[in-house]
Amino acid sequence: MSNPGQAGGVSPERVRAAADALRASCCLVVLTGAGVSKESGIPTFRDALDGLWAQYDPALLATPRGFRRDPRLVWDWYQYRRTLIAQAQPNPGHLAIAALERHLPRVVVITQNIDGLHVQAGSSDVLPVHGDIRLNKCFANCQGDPTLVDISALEWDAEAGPPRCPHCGAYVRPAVVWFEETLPPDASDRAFALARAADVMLVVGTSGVVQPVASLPFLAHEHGATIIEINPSRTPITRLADWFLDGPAGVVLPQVVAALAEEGEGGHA
Ligand code: BV8
Repeated sequence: MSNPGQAGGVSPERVRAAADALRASCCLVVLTGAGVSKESGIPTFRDALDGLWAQYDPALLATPRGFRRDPRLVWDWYQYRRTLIAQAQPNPGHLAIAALERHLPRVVVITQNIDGLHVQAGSSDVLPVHGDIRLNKCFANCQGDPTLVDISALEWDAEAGPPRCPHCGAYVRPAVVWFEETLPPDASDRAFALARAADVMLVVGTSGVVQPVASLPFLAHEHGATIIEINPSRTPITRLADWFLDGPAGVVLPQVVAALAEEGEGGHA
């Protein structure tokens, strides 16, 4: 049963109810998407095509086919996103998620984001299921999957596109999971095991579209987990949510953590 958001923000009663649900958790899984990084100035995945990239289809850029077709275009798109991410700091939403660990026995963050901001914010157990934009690997994975490559040690003509693998000469690519690529088996196995074991899943800032991650809230729900969703907009996950808090992560999450802390000190029975 979801509780449609109140007009103009989330009511204190519903913030407290979500905090109560979190307080009861023994194994909280926080599932995040691009929306949690929006208030850090990083466009969400689909927004990522603002301006310079408006004319390209992201699903074509973030695929092996797209890279093979135009390695320089795809490489430059990631270089552009890397500059945005390098300037970004964790926002109050990331910091609130990290603060949950001070109030709850077990918190694991499964993130679709490749920006590393949850770790920077202080979350201690983060599973970046779609990889890390700051890392690069050989397109051929010539030394095993993944064959990471430190491009800071390489010299190449940036005008000619991506650098070449020092081992085999294949192109270097971002160490992220593209569409039509399977998630790393260990990451995928852990994510599904966590979703099955969670007694509460907090879903923040994801459109719930991209598989297989989008199935995790449904799996958690099937296994009896309480689902809390924070998003300014409704998503396919909202109908599952026991609590839907319709607002930006950077505003709502600090309110929930404050309520959690307050109740923890006996503020509200
Ligand atoms: C796989 C890394 C098996 C790269 C990403 C047909 C052919 C081939 C494949 C498929 C197909 N049909 C379906 C598939 C499967 C495909 C898929 O799901 N496609 C979708 C488009 C239907 N999935 C895959 O390919 C996956 N692999 O299935 O392997 C396989 C193998 C071969 C062939 C077939 C299947 C791999 C998927 C991983 C792709 N990599 N990222 C990169 O980032 O460059 S996906 C990328 O997009 C993100 O990581 C994320 O997962 C996704 C974007 O989703 P969100 O994070 O939710 O972001 P979005 O912009 O959508 O939404 C933002 C949300 O935030 C909104 O709800 C908004 O309201 C909210 N918001 C905004 N502001 C705020 C906010 N919330 C809170 N606070 C705010 N302030």
